[in-house]
Amino acid sequence: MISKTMQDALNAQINSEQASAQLYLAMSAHCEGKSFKGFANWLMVQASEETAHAMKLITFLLDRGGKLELKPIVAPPTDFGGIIQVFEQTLAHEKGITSKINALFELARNEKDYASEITLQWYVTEQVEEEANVGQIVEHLRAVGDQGGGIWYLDSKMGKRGKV
Ligand code: OFO
Repeated sequence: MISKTMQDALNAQINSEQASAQLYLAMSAHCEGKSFKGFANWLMVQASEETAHAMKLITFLLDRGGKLELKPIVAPPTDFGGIIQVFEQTLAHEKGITSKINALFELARNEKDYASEITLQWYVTEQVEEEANVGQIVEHLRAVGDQGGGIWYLDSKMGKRGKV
């Protein structure tokens, strides 16, 4: 049986993952509105990945006999500025999620909750990948700038990201 402290912390993280899905969905729509269909696709796939992250934690919580307490999801903004700003905000968001995952991992370790620690290891690794991927997109966007053909080339590359 999972402790109340760990249960509350996991429920909070489930909410953060769902909020990430909402945020990326809003960013995707924002890119779509600017006719950047490739960036919109990448963010849409990312939104579905975030839902999968939430589902994985929900399954774990329930398997441990914990209680799922879903909370309201904060409404994301509707405007995110230019494409570079969209991905700078994505990177900042992922860094914030990494801090939350690290705090959760530390809690599991302090609580000697080995099952949670092992499950959370996957999230620690995933965050390294998330930050690396988004960081690379930001670098490429900064290199080509907001104007000109380069950004459309990147848009077509981002359109190739497949569904999870
Ligand atoms: Fe769930 O990794 Fe992004 O937020």
